[in-house]
Amino acid sequence: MTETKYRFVPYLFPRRDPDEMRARAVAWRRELETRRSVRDFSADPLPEGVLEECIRAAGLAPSGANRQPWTFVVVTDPGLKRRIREAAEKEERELYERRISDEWREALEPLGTTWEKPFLETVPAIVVLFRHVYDVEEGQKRTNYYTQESVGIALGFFLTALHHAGLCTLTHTPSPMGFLSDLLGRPKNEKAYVLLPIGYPVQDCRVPDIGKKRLEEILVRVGG
Ligand code: IYR
Repeated sequence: MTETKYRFVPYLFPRRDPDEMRARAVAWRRELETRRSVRDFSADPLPEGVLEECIRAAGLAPSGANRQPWTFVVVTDPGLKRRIREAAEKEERELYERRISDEWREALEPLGTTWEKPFLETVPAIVVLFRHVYDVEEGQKRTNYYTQESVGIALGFFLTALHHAGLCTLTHTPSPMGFLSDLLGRPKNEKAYVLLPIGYPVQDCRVPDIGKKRLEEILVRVGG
């Protein structure tokens, strides 16, 4: 149970010297440079405990009023993975064949994505991240704040934790995702935010040779 009034405790922040800071910043950026979204997963199982540690790391994200408005649902059961694949492909087929706009189709074409999502059955684990639009306490609705931002930050923590630990994922958003609430039995206050297949790339995995914007393109200095 979250306390309503907090005690304030000393924050023992580790101050580092500037050279160490620069070296750590470069090392971290280099590590993130090797992260890629993967769509071709092997069936290799996950080592015990790694996924749970990454979820712990994601749960450390800051959130509006510290409400931590998220649930990470882990799916490893083959039958459930198959049902998720079937339902996701049904929506995705509809999207790709009918609902998608010409502009959107053109934007996706270079990535070579299709409605077919076999990886949802191949991967050892799927995590579905749910956003608590509100919470229910003692039968009463309790408002949450900045839930989109909060869950987005937790997702960012999760993606970096997985990569750092040596796992691959894809931020997959079958559209719409309502079927996940039914299949996974989540309550009405929770909405699926993203679906993450988690595992390892197949041996001959290929990814598109996309680039990232240079610092000069994303950094604007204002003032002195
Ligand atoms: N949800 C679909 C379509 C899709 C949309 C975007 I924006 C992407 O960057 C990639 C895919 C799918 O997952 O295939």
